[in-house]
Formats: sequence, C-alpha cells, structure tokens
Amino acid sequence: MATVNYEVRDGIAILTLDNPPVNGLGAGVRTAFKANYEKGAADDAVKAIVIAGAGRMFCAGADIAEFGKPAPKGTPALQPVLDQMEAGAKPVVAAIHGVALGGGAEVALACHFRVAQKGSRFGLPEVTLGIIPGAGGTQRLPRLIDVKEALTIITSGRPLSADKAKALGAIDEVVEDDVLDAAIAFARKLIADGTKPRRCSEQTASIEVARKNSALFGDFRKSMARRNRGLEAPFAAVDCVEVAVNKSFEDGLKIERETFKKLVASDQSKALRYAFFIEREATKIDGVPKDTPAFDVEEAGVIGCGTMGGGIARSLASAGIAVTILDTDEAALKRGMKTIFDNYDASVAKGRLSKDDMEERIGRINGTTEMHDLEDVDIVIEAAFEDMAVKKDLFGKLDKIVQPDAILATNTSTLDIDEIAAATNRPEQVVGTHFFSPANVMRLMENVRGEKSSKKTLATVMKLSKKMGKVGVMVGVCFGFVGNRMLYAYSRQSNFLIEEGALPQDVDKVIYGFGFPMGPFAVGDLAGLDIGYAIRKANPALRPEGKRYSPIADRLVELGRKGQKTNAGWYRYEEGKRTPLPDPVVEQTILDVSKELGIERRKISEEEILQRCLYPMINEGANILEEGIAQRASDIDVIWLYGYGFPRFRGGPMFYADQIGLKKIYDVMSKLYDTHGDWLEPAPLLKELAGKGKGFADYAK
Ligand code: HSC
Repeated sequence: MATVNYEVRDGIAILTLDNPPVNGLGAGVRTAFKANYEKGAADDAVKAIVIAGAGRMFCAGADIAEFGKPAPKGTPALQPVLDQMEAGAKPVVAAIHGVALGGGAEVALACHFRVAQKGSRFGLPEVTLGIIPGAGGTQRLPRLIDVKEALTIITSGRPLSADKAKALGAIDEVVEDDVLDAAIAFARKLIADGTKPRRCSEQTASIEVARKNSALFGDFRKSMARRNRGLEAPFAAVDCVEVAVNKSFEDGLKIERETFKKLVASDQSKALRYAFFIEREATKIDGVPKDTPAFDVEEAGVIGCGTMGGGIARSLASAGIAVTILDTDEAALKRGMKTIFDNYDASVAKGRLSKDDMEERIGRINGTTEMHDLEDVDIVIEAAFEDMAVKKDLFGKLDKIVQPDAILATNTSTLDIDEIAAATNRPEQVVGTHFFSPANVMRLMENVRGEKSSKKTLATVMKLSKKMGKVGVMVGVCFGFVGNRMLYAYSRQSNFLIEEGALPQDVDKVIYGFGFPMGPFAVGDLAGLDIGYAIRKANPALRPEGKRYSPIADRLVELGRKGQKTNAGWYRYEEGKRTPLPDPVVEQTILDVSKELGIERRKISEEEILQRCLYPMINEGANILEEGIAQRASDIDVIWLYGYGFPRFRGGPMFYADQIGLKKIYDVMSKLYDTHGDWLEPAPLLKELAGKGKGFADYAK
C-alpha cells in the first residue's frame, strides 16, 4: 500500500516513502507524509527528521497517472505539505538513493539538507511531460544554486549525477556507503552542533547575483529557442524562475502553482504524458509474459561494416557488449573500422565521451573477415546488402557456424523475415531487429516477430533493446513493417503535392512548422536520394502497375543529384554547408514532370499540405492496426516518436488523429479519395471507428 513509514531512532524520526515501484507521491503518500511529518514535529523526543525512500530509489516524483483527475477528497496537495516541512523548526535531512526526480527532487529541496548516495541522480524532468515543477522547484532551486544552472536543469529536464549536483551546491554530501546511515549521522551532527534549518526559500545570494545581470533571461531564452521549438513548458519554466529572482518566495509559489495548473490541462502535456506511458506499454507483448526467460546478451556479432553495421556495433559496445563485426571484404572492413574509430574520436572531441570510455568501447569491438569468428556469440545482427538471395545464403551459413542457442537477427527494412528464417534450421531463433540511422543515435528498435520466432527469442531482443538504451517495439511481418510502410504513404503524397503545384520548400516548411525536425525533402537529401531510388527499383510493391507513381525523385537521381553528399538533391547545398537552398534546376524538373503528366499546377494551401502528408500516413496506420502488424495504436506512436522525429508534444500520429477526431480524418480521406483516387482509399478500420465515434485508443483486437 502507498504509504510513508515512520520510525524513531535515538531522537531522529525517519520517514520512508514506500510506494513501489518508484515511490510516486500519490494521494496516499501525501496524506501519510503530512501526518507523519506532523507526528515527528510534535514529538519533543524527536530532534531532527530524515526523509528516505524504500526500495530502488528515493522518489520519482508525482504520480503522473493522477494528473488531470480530481484528487480524492481531503488529500493534501504536495506544495503546502513541503512548505510546512521547510518552515518547521527541526532540521530535516533528505537521504537520496537511486533517483530524486520531479516532486521527489522538490521534497529534497524542501528539506534543509541533502545527502546523496554516489551514483544517484537528481533532476526536474517535468518539462518532458509538458509541465513545470509544481511543488516549489522553480522557486527553491534558483535560490540554492547559480540561477543559470537552475535554468538549465529545469528547462532541459535532464537529471544530474549526485557529484555534479554537489558541485553546484544542490547536494550537501555524497557518500559511498549506506545513505540512510549517512543521513542519520549528518542529522546527529546538526543536533550536536546546534545547526539551525537552512531553508532554500530564505537563501538570497544567487538571486542577488542574477538581479544584477539584466541580460540573463533574454539571453537564456534566445539560447534555448531552437531546441525547444513549439514547446510551451520550458518557456513557462523560465518565466517562473524570473519571478523567483524578482519577486517574493510566496508570490513565486503562487505563480508557479497557477502555471502548473494551466500546463497540466494543456494538449501538449496530455500528449507528452501519453508518450511517457506508451513507451513502457510497448514492452508488454501479446503471448510473451513478463516472466518469459530471456538471456542476457554479452557477445554479439554484426555482419556488414557499413554505416548501419558500424552504428549498431557502437551501440552494442556502449552497452558493454563485446562485438565482432564481420565484413568479408577486407577493404570494406578496414574502411568501416576506421569510420567507427573516427566517430569515436569525434565524440571525444565534442566532449560527449571521455577518452577512457572511448578506449573501453573500442576495446570491445573486433573486426574480422572470417565467419568462424562468430561461432560463440549470443546473437548475430545482420546488416548486409538488402537482397533476399544474399541474406538467405548468409543465414544458411550462419546457422551452421554459430552456436545452436544463438539468435540470428536481421536489420532488413523491407524483406520477409519468415523467408529468411526458412533458410535456417532454427527459425524460432530468427527475428528482425530494425535499427534506424544513425544507429548509435536513434533510439528506436523495431523488432520484428517472425511466424516462428519463439517467446524466448522475442523476450531476449526486447531485453537487448533495453540494455542498449533503445526503445524496442515488437511488430509483425509485412513490407516496410510499421514505420516505413507509413513513411511510404507520407512521402508518396508529398511527391504528388509537388507534381500538383507545391515546391519541396513549401512542403518542408509546413512539416517543420508542425514540429518535425525536417520536412520529407530535406530528410531525403540527408539520407541520400540514391537509397530510396535503389529501394524503389528493387521493390515492385512500391510502384504497382496502374497506380499513380511520381517520377521526380528518380529523375533527380538520374541527374546525379543524390542529396547532401553531392551538394545537390531536392535542394542545392554550398560546399561544406548543410542549409538547403531552393534550386531552379529542381523547380524546372518538377514543372516539366507536371506538364508531361498533364497536371495543371494549382495553389496548394498549407492546410492541404499538412492533411495530404499526415492523414494518408494515419490511414495506413489504421490498416496496420487492423492487420495486427502493430499490437496497439500506441506502439505505432512510439515508432514514429523515436524513429522518425514525429513531434513528441503531439503524441504520435495515432494520438494526433484521436485528438482531431477520426470522423474528420475519415471525411478528409474520403474527399481526397474522390479527387485523387487509388492510394487514398479510407481504411476500413478508420471508417468503422469514425462511424462509432471512437478513437484508435479504443481499439483492441
Ligand atoms: C512531478 O513530479 C511534478 C512535480 O513537480 C509535483 C507537482 C505537484 C502538483 C502541484 C499542483 C499545483 N508516476 O520507467 P520504469 C511507472 S511530474 C507514475 O519502467 P525504470 C512506469 O510507468 C513527475 N508512474 O522504471 C512503470 O509502470 P509499469 C516527474 C510512474 O527503473 C513503472 O513505474 N518525474 C512514474 O526504468 C516503472 O517505471 C518523472 O518524470 C511516475 N512519476 O526507471 C520521472 N515513474 O511497470 C518519471 C515511473 O506499469 N520516471 N512510473 O509500466 C522515470 O523517469 C523512470 O520511471 C525512473 C525509473 C527513472 C524513475
């Protein structure tokens, strides 16, 4: 049961938050916290109080699932409970282990002193949920530490290590040993020394410094603008910190509370909270119970030392896994290994990785041209050439060489996993692990379950995703799986739009404005137009007979325009720069194609661009859902958030569709279908749900 345990040890009351799994500050905890704090405060035998957390951590903050729902009658809000504790006469010490996040960090800030275990983390991640700290965090932290550092912590949402927090002054002591014992010892010393409570709300040094720096907030807002494009909460947080600097603590708390309430009711916060939960929901796979035995991957083989293979190898090595990377072509192996090392050097030069860490990781990666060197690995991840005959041959050979318990995984983005599995005698140990480029950066792993993949295989690759710090989503077999299948629907329409009257920059502007990091044409140039070209040539499914097909992209490639790498694609690029510049050559190619196809170009509105790009993608999502390729609509959203840069504050395509209402999506799709035909036929599931007034979230197969 959610509670706070109370115990007195030799004049020190210990309040232990006890609400597994993360000691969330739900209604029950707040009620017990208040009661037990008051008990300790009223007991003359108690001279100091320690606040600790049971289990794995101190506290991960408010119970996010409670947001947007009325609190049970009579339960106290967190902020007044913390104000009461801070104002109290007896010193209170926080004993932090694991994490103190959000409301958990605010509990710690309302304590008078903070002791933390080495390795624990302290932070205010509220902005990642579309809200701001609502229990005094925006007012206490800037009074405790340098205001600019406080702004960075609050607006980035990134937790700090205990050591870093101590260096900034947010933590008083970091200990290697048991943190509760250390906090009790700390409290004893306070009692012995007669040290009075040190309240954050009464500190003035840092805000006085900030008051003298008239450019501080303006400069900070400018510096964060690009990174936080489209987001409300980080800017609201800056406003609250500015209030902390310029107004009284009480006024600040009031403004913080009002801001929190406004934000928690916003569409952005709803979408971001949804995004938090669906990532965890995606780990629950039909037919694969949580207790399914899965093995821990310690050694992996990677086949193919190109961009993808190299990125996968780096991700594995970063997770502490020994990697043998195979490329049968000696020169390709050398080139690939050099790229891996160069990329590591670049990470060190940018300060993203220490030299020691780099050396440790490099030490885990071995290159080979001999398949026999893969004999003992736990998993092989194949990232070779995208050709069924090549893959079947490879899997047949691997099956004979690699130890019998090992999993054979393929990074294919288009091919049928079941056909690849059939080339082996262990189809139950064959699975898809579809990474996204650059694989060492992008967090999505679209794991593909074959018809015969065993539960253990599926559980193991999901466990591996987690170990690699990736977000694994399990999907079924179909052409393009979930992400790319929807992507084709999206890029197809963006190509038709430019045939009909828009230009690449018009489409990209709308998509960027919606919140994607780039529009489809700029992405194409980044990825390389020759890649899509090769996929289209190799896959008749992408240009079926009798269906509309835009030849513009192919024409550009045939003109030698392969994207950024040739300084020319959908845009032109100045040497060494990445800014896309509209190019008259491209415009002429587009106009020529429109003319050849007999299309009379027209003015296309921004609304039409957005709907034409997004609604067909959502429509394809409906088909994917009905076919059971994705287990739930929210899995599709996870894929788009982590693999394709769909703006997180919009929740993902399926959530976005539910917010708009499926009836509207269906009506627009029907109209588009009437006008443009073929590719735009409304999905039966979309029609059905729209007719019933339901959303994708209501759909369960
Ligand atoms: C907040 O604190 C607002 C405050 O400012 C207070 C505001 C007061 C209001 C004032 C009004 C005026 N809530 O991630 P895992 C679940 S906002 C509910 O797999 P790990 C999670 O869904 C909060 N549930 O574990 C999962 O459930 P499942 C700010 C939460 O070890 C299970 O716990 N805090 C939850 O990989 C295990 O989670 C944050 O944003 C929560 N707060 O990672 C921290 N946290 O098993 C969010 C977790 O049913 N949490 N759950 O799927 C995390 O970052 C990670 O969970 C940890 C643990 C790093 C804590």
